[in-house]
Amino acid sequence: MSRLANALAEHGLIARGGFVFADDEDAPPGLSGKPARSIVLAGHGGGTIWPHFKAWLDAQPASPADPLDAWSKEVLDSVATRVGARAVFPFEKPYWPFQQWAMRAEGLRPSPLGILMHPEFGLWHAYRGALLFDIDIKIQAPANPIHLCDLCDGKPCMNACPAKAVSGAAFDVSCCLGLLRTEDGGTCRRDGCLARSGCPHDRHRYGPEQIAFHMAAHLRGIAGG
Ligand code: B12
Repeated sequence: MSRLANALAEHGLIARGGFVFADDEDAPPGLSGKPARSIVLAGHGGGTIWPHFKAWLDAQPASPADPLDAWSKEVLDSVATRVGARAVFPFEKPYWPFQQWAMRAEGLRPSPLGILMHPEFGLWHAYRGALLFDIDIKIQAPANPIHLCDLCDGKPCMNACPAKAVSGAAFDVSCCLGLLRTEDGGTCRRDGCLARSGCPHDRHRYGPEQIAFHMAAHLRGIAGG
């Protein structure tokens, strides 16, 4: 595991937990082509990838269409080769169930926004890929981490959205995009999602440049920040 942790750290990434698949589970194929035995998620808490990604982007002869996806693929394919795994990505279609995997790997639960709430990073974290292994990699699962939304008074995230896209039931994407595309969505486009920003657990909030980058991607229908 320390070899993996070091390889990820070179890119501002961390291992985000993992688990061994059950014998009767329909696991994605590993490097051998047979169902993988275990999985380790890779991602970031806060904006730790940003300087690495920016340096990579500045060195590209032309900007790829979806640069963060291209960076994730280049970086994690190379890490996978180093540790004898196969990498899969949150943007690949049909979509892999990254949030279900994360709930299992890190014991996280969704916030009212749909984004998973992390006890340390709040809403400011994401997954850039996952590594599939043909062997059992046992990672200690976190012992019932605290779900901060359970302790939150008044749930400010739920009242902060000017498009009223956030309700107890689901996040209304068309409402959100509808406002974002108008003049009234200027604050959200510039300063980021006001509902996400309404969460008081914001010590790991991304920097302004990264926030604007993810909002621009969200507007183009690309998820992931
Ligand atoms: C499609 C998608 C979207 C669509 C949602 C359309 C819809 N309602 O279905 C759009 C483009 C709108 C979107 C937006 C965002 N997304 Co998105 N999205 C995805 C993606 C690529 C696929 C979801 C899916 O269908 N999975 C397949 C099913 C089988 O997997 P699952 O684990 O069972 O699915 C869970 C999710 O679908 C979740 N869910 C359902 N509806 C919605 C809506 C939203 C907004 C979110 C966040 C989750 C969510 O509930 C399911 C049960 O757990 C995932 C990556 C992935 N592969 O999962 C990222 C993912 C869920 N998104 C993520 C993020 C961060 C965002 C944004 C915050 C990014 C941004 N700033 O732009 C925004 C949210 C908007 C905002 N307020 O800022 C992260 C969440 C990480 C976390 N901390 O939990 C993911 C995991 C990507 C990543 N690289 O980490 N997203």
